[in-house]
Order: sequence, then C-alpha cells, then structure tokens
Amino acid sequence: MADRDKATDQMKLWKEGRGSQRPDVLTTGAGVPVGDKLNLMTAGPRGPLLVQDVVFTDEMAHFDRERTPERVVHAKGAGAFGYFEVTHDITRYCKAKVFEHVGKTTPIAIRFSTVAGESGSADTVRDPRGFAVKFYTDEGNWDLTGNNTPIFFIRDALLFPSFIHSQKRNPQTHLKDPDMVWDFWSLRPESLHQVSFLFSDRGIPDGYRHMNGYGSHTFKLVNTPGQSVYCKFHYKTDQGIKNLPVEEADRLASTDPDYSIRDLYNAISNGNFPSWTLYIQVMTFEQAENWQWNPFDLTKVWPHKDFPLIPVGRLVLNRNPVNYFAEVEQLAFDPSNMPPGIEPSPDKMLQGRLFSYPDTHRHRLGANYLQLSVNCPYRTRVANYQRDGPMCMFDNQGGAPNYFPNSFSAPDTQPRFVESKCKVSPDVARYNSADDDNVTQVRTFFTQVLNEAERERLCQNMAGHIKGAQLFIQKRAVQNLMAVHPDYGTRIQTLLDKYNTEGKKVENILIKPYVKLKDSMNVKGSS
Ligand code: HDE
Repeated sequence: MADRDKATDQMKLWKEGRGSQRPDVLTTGAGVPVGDKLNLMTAGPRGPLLVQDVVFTDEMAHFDRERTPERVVHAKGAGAFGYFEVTHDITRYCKAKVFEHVGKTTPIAIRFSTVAGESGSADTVRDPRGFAVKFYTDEGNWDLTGNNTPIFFIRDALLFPSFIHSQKRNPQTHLKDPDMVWDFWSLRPESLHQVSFLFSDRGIPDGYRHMNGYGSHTFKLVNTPGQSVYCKFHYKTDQGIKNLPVEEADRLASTDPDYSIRDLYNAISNGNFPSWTLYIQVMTFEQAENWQWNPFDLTKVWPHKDFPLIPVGRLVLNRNPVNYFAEVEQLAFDPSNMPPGIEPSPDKMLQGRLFSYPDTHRHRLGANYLQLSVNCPYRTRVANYQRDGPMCMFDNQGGAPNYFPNSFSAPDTQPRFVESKCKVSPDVARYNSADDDNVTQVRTFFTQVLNEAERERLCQNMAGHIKGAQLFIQKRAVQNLMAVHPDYGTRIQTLLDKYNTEGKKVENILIKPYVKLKDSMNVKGSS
C-alpha cells in the first residue's frame, strides 16, 4: 500500500477512536429511527415515489441546502485551534486582558487561506495568504484578521470591490483576465509595493506553516491610565520562511491542489505543532504627526529600524478541526471585534473592513452567526438586548428585559469600557490619496530587501504575467515601474519585448542590471 499519512487515514482513525462510541440506530433529522435507507418507498417495484417517504424527503431537503455561500474572497482555506501565551509584558501599552500577565494563555482559532480562488482552487498559486486569528478572550473575542504581508494593494476601502473584481473572473468569459488585473494595478500605482511582494519568492509560500502573519493595519493600544499609542502586529513563523519554486508550485497545483491544507493537518496530527512569535511595533501620537508618511496608509510598512519589534507572546496550533464545516467554513472573523484596550486607528481600509465583515457574515451565515459555537465568545457571557432572529439558539436570554434602559436590573454599561477619546477636526470630504508616495518604499524593497537573484526572479515572474495584458496596459505598468527604479522598469520591458516579438514564453533570459543600483537613486529607509 502507498504511504498513508494521518490526513489520508482519517476515516480509519475515526473508526478506531470516536467512531466506536456512535449510536447504532440511524435516525431522521428529528431523531426518529429509520428502518431502510437504501430503497425508496414506491407504489410497486417500478415506482412512482410516495410523498409519505419522509426518509427520502428529510434527506433530500437537507442535502438541497448544504452549502452556505462561499466567502467572496479567501474562499479556500484551512483552520486549526490552539492557544496564545504571553511571554513579555506589554501592559504599559495595552490593558487588554489577553496581555494581562506573562504566562497567561488564551484559546485561539485560526484560518489560513488563499484570496482570489474559489473554494476548490489550488493551494499553491501566487496569491497573498490570509492569516486570521480569533482570540477567545475573557472580555469577548478579538479577531486579528490579517494576511501574510504587512501591506496591501490599495489604501482606500472604496476601491476594494473593484480591486477584487479585477482579480477574479471576467464577467463574460468566466476566466481570470490579465487585462483586468493589470489594468487595475497600473491605474492604481499604490498597488506596486504589494504587487512587487506578490511576484517575489514570498508570493508562493510553502504551505501555511512557513510564512509570517501580519495584522497589517495600524491599530491603537490603550493602557489602564488611558494613554494611547499606535501599533502594528507581526507574527513571525518559528518554522522558518519557506517558499515554493514556481515549477514545484505548478506541479503541486495539479498533483495535490490541497497541499497546504494537508500539510497543516498532518503536522498537527503528528504532534508537530506549528507556532509563531507575536511582536508589536509602537508609534507615539507625536511620532505619527511628524512621520514622513501617513502612518495609517496600508500600502506602507513602518521600518523596523525606526520602530523596532517588541516581543509579546507565542501562538501555538495543537488541534485540528473535528468538523470542517462547523468549525472552519462557519468560522467568522470580524476586525471590529476588539476587546477594551485595542481600538481602530483612522486607517481608511481598516475602517471600511469594520463594516464589511459582520455584514458578509449576516449574509453567509445568518443574523445569529455569533451564536454558532466556533464564533461565540465562550470565555465571557453575552448579555445584551438583542433577541430572536432566524436560528436563535440557547435560551434567547430567557425572561430578562429586552429593552434599555429599564428599571428591572439587567446588564448596564461600565464607564471604564468607554473607548479612548481622539481629536478629529478636519473637513469632511472625499480626499484623493492616489499619489501619496507610491514609489519610495517599493524602491527600497527592490534595491535593498531583495538580493540580485531574488530581483531577477521577481522580474521573470512579473513579466510572465504582464505579458498576457494588452500592449497599452503593459506600457502603463512599465511606466509605473520606471518611476520606482529605472532598472526595475527596464528589466520588465526587456522581457516583455522578447515575449511580444517572439510570442512565446522565454525561459531564463539573463538580464543584467542596467544601472548601478545604489549609485543611481538616493535610497532611504528599509522595509
Ligand atoms: Fe478582507 N474580507 N477585506 N482583507 N479578509 C474578507 O470576509 C474586505 C483586507 C482577510 O479566514 C471577507 O468573511 C474589505 C485586508 C482575510 O474567514 C469580506 C477590505 C486584509 C479574510 C472582506 C478587505 C484582509 C478576509 C470575505 C478592504 C489583511 C478571510 C469573507 C476595505 C489585513 C478570513 C469574509 C477568514 C475576508 C472584506 C481587505 C484579510 C468580504 C471590504 C487589508 C484573512 O468581508
């Protein structure tokens, strides 16, 4: 027999364990015992079928409703459970109970994902990876719903639906469409930082265990005396960064499209528990006022040399889901779930997300999605004035008053949980942020973060994708890259010239740098 891993042997292992404790009698959904589930009840051996065959109607009607809509993005993913442990004290910055004292542990749920593909798509595609963590804290759930990149393609939430449309399928052909992808990216050069990251080696991580995670946005931390700082969250993988070479990723996409799910499941089943170290970066309000960039711009990093990483704790994953649908498909993350001590910054993308996630969950899972066991804040007790709705579970808060204020002793507000104050005085308007320095940090990434071999692969990967777009779009994309660095633009143009004249894939054209990188530009900072 071929090698069988824990994931492949799930049915066998289940039978040997929990399966032996299952009830013997098969029932309908209503618990009524069933005598025959192999043969329809028909008038005569050749039919027709009787409506009174409730064994059939019960089974079929449920089957007809088995799918919830897949996530509009991040549809394909893997989930796991574990804990977060505080290893360093950050109470001087944050009063959230999850950081209360060194040694404190909090249960977590995690979901990793790809972004643009459907729920049956391949795991090893070039795409950002979702890195969403739900902390079940003593003061309600905290969902840090991040990616494996510290930055994002856009900085204004109003662009998100169009951005995603351009990455998904063409409305007529139902195909991925390089014209759409590069038209959008080249019209919005703020995407260049993330696009450069995407076409670098880190664009195809080797499974989910060998990548970092980032809260990406700027958040606000508030301490017990009420002082605030801005903050970013980073999870560094303890397994080490590993990426897949393009050829290997392509091979796996056809031979094992569920590679990342399998890898995570088997690692945890074998007791090889993956872990990440959590760090924060901190920026004072004064630093934020004076920083050369908008600290709430999601297309930019906070350089580590200016804002060093401060260790906080460790995430460990030690349990696989027992039921994928109940625990992962229905797992609902929401950036607006923040316990006291953690608050949003003015980041326009984060602000847009605060609305979108609970909205999508009400559509996908229903108004009472927070009562599902994987979403419910089980480390605390929900006490509010919300009642009823479809699929209302539990006791619906019994006979307690369902209006506020009331005179009959029910949950009341506590001033100590009021959010921190912040000053906002500018005019309300639609501010155009399109040209908010789209190049400096990309230049740093190209010239200083990557080495020559990595730069070369980035250019090969990117040109191999732009070549699918129309010439006028290619031209605009190259112009944007030229503005980052002439070497970047020229390399891509050279590769495109070859593709366009030869009309076929060009393997391994060695491109020499056209200008001496360090001498040619005044490069500052690091990402
Ligand atoms: Fe998401 N995103 N997103 N996103 N996102 C969703 O929520 C959205 C953004 C991220 O494993 C959706 O439940 C808007 C940034 C992850 O279940 C949806 C904007 C980052 C996941 C949604 C963004 C993310 C999602 C789809 C811009 C990284 C998967 C289904 C304003 C920092 C979570 C769902 C999981 C999922 C909206 C941008 C990460 C539609 C409007 C930036 C990891 O609500």
